[in-house]
Amino acid sequence: MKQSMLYPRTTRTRRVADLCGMWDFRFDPQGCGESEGWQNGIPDALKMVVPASFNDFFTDKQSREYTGDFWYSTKFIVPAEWKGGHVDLRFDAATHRADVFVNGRKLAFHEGGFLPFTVRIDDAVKWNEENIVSVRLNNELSHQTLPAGTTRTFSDGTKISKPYFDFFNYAGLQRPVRLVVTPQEEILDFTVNHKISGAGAQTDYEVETSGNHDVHVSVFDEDGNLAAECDGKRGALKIDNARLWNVLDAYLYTFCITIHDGGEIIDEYIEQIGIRTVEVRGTDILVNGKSVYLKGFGKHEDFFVRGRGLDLAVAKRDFELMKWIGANSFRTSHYPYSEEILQMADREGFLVIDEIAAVGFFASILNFMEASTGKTSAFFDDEAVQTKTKENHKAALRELIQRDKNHACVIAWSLLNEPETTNEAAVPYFHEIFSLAHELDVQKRPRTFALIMNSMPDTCKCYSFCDFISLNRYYGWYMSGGYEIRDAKEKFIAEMNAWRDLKLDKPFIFTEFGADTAAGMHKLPSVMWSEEYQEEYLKMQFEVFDSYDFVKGEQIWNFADFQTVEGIMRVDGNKKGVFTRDRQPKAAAYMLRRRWENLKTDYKS
Ligand code: GCB
Repeated sequence: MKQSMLYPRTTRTRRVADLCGMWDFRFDPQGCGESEGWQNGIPDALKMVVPASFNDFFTDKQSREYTGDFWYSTKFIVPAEWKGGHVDLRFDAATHRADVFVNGRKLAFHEGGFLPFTVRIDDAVKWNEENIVSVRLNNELSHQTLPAGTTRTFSDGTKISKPYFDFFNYAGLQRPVRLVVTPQEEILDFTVNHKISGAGAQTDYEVETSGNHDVHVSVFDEDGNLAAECDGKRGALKIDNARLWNVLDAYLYTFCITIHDGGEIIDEYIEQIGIRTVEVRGTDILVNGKSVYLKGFGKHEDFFVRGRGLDLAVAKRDFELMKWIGANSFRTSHYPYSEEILQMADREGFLVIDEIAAVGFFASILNFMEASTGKTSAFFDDEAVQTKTKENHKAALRELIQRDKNHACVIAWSLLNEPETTNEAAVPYFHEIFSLAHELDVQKRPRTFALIMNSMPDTCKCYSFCDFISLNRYYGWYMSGGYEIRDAKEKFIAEMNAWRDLKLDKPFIFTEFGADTAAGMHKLPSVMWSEEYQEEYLKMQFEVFDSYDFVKGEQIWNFADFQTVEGIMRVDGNKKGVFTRDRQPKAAAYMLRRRWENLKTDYKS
């Protein structure tokens, strides 16, 4: 049976119990946990916070950098009053792979650290008694994992992660874990697709259930008035004078789905849905038929102490800062973000480019820099990449689209970040991934991937798969920085002219451009890393963006400073933030605010 990806919600027929809090925790460097019976309880366990990354709690380096197997476990009671229903354990994320044991029995394995999965525990559960869930996680990286990297082993057997990506390899139970109780006959999934005609809207829907009883869908407006209803597992909901979901002007209808037997409600699920359309036409990205210019950021889920652990307070602050600065969009670089963040984006009217964790598909630890030198790595020539990696990529894509397809905020899928596209071997791989996204998404949202510096008009073999082109460009930083910025501008213009001459008739977005900046470092005249240089660098970028009509968006790298591996290129992390890691503005924030306040959403339409 299809695994439900519905966000856990309590309704008249469903119950949700939160399992977050302090869990038992232990590293398992020898991989002996299972043979020693840790699935029944972890001996000599530490206590660990869920949700959080485990890394930054530790004061010793070996623990913070730990790579290999590690275990979490907790106890919970399942009340007998839930008997007769299904009981699922829902992990919103387990990074990067997990085996789940309940009462000692191995019930599931999940690969991929940024998407949810559920484990049906009906047959393993003890009613009205204590149950134990143990999870063996693993955070090793390879060419088959999303994200990709390698794992090195020191002479004493200790392992260390070597990411091919520029963010710290945080791991653990980084998002909530919950018990979800559903009735025997349940709603498994639903999908919406919207059409607008005049003042009216039509939402075509499909509901999947585990049985054959009747389905009913009602739609309520924000005042609680019934706006539309329909019977059946498939149908069309028609709303006259519909309030559309718009950029920074969100409106959410409440969709109430029921399975019923006459007057008896068997199952009920409720979700808030924004009605809008998205399409690419010529060089425009259209939301509700109107051209939009994206202003915003590439971001990270990253904060002090809890690493990549879900923190609603930080997420809330981020939205307030994005509104303050005049942004209207962001990319979930470089992995799918928590569902709660997409819910906030739905509520605030933000446009989201939803990215999957296919990052590091360029076999180099400093690929972000080396790509500007023309280096190549033959990543897609690897047989295992063409088989296992692709399988993992497809599985993650299925999960991503199933999880996020109904969010109004999600206007595009980013299917890879900075892969190596200069080699023919990438082409069939891209073909399969891009076709699958199209096939799975009923709304047929635009697809893209972020092009690394060496994916140029004359070298990139894969840009034609994109519905809009996303460029990550660092002219004036990794290439011709500082006093040489004038050369950077010339090179940048030369590249843009080459794209223009291809006459692709597609929109272009800058999904990355930025300069590392040490907050509080001032220098007259500017030098690289000073706040003055960040502003000069941005000014140059904007002059280029503004001179090409087909450039339809700018998302700066990065919203905030964030943690990376240590190394000669990073000073306690990446400092390209417009805000510091504790979410305070650098000087460039005020400059951006002035620019974006004056750039209307329909700029260049
Ligand atoms: C990139 C990567 C991003 C890095 C950034 C940088 O191209 O996509 O993950 O953090 O460059 O700052 O180097």
